[in-house]
Amino acid sequence: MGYVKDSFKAKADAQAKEIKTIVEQHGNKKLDEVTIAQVYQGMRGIPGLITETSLLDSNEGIRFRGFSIPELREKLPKIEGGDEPLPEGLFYLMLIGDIPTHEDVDHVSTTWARRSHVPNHVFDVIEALPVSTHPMTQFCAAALALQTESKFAKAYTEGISKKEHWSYVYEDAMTLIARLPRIAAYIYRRKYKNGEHIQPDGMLDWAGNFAHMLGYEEHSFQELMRLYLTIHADHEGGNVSAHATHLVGSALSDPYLSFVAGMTGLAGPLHGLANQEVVRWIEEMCKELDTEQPSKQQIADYIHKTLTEGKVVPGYGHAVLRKTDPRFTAQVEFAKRHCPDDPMIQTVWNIYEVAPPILEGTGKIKNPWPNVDAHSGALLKHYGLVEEEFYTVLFGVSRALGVLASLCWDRALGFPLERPKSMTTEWIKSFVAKGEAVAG
Ligand code: CMX
Repeated sequence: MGYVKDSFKAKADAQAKEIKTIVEQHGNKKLDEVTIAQVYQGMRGIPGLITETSLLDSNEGIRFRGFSIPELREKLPKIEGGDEPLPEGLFYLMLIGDIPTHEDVDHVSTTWARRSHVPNHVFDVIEALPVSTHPMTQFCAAALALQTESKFAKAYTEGISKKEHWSYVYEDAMTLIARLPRIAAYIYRRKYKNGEHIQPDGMLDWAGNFAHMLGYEEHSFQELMRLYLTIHADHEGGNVSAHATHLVGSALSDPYLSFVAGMTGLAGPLHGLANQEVVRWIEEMCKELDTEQPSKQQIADYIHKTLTEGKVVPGYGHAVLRKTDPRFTAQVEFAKRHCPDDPMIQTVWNIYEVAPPILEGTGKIKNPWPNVDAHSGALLKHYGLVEEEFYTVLFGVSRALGVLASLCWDRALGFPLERPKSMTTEWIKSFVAKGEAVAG
């Protein structure tokens, strides 16, 4: 067993003991009350999940094991001559709970490089789909095809004790993360670069190698990938991709099946697909106005038009956040350093000035501020990665780090099958009429 796996097990055992005590001593304490409105409105704010890897504060934004994004950019190991954190380091942090050393990050990086070989049948599955298939569909199909490799599924069929689940889930998580960049790059080169594939470079880090396989060798693009794959990794447990992975994993579906559940959720326009939608929205605006850089007044008018048509302004709003997403801010800082004069990036910044008061003015949008997706596409376009249909796949590769680290924790802590209570409207009506709680 590698030392990272040993450290994880030691941390998880200690945590499991603490949880046992918490439940024994405080198990009956109430965290909150649940209102009928919350039940009808997407369960907003109902505390009902434990996710150890990160915690979201509505005003501050995400913290990974207590560290904010600016802190991570400062403290996580970087490549020599680089400024951005290595996603391997964030994975280690989410898994173990401590900031890794360079050696820890090297260990994770080497493990993933060693496991990155993708079996041929996965490429056959991708090739069986029409090239026109959306990249997220290709990505989900390929990740599902990789399930033939699941050590957890095999061991479970052969018969293992519940105490051993975590170990096989850990192995599957590491292998799946190791292989996703190759799969994603294959889909990209197949769909947009005439199937001219680029072999991995085992000397590069996980994100650097991904950029290389996509066909982008520029140092600052590799840096962007390191930042991108770090900041998109996790956003506590209730978002659709994290929750879906956790939910399906709770049925002891293996990490491949569970991850694909998360990815099919990420592919929705209110979640990860918003990064594609943002770029389309900006491009449609520019096309309609016949300009490369619309004025602030033109942007304001276009936002009003979007709202009048009953559509959402993509990249704005959030179910939990109530301030500018620090993941947006991190990208602004990157763009200021590397490409401040890019017209689309300037448009993104102008939208940021114009959109919040208009959205706030509707009186119904709870968060008028930009989320992570408002900026990412413009940065990718700047470096020539112009195929916005592919953007959610990049998000998915990153999100694997968070949801799979969490899945390791779920099994190491022995969390049970998730099964909340549902009701019918008839039940709610009779509850209201009786004016009394009915036991679930
Ligand atoms: N543009 C227009 N209307 C918006 C809006 C936006 N950006 N954000 C919220 N609203 C609307 C909602 O659709 C809802 O309208 P109805 O009452 O008519 O149904 C109303 O405002 C209240 O919604 P809310 O409580 O503020 O937001 P929700 O928690 O319901 O939804 C989110 C959150 C992200 C789905 C929503 O803000 C949205 O659709 N944003 C645009 C899509 C987007 O950027 N998604 C990416 C989120 C980040 C990620 O997961 O990647």
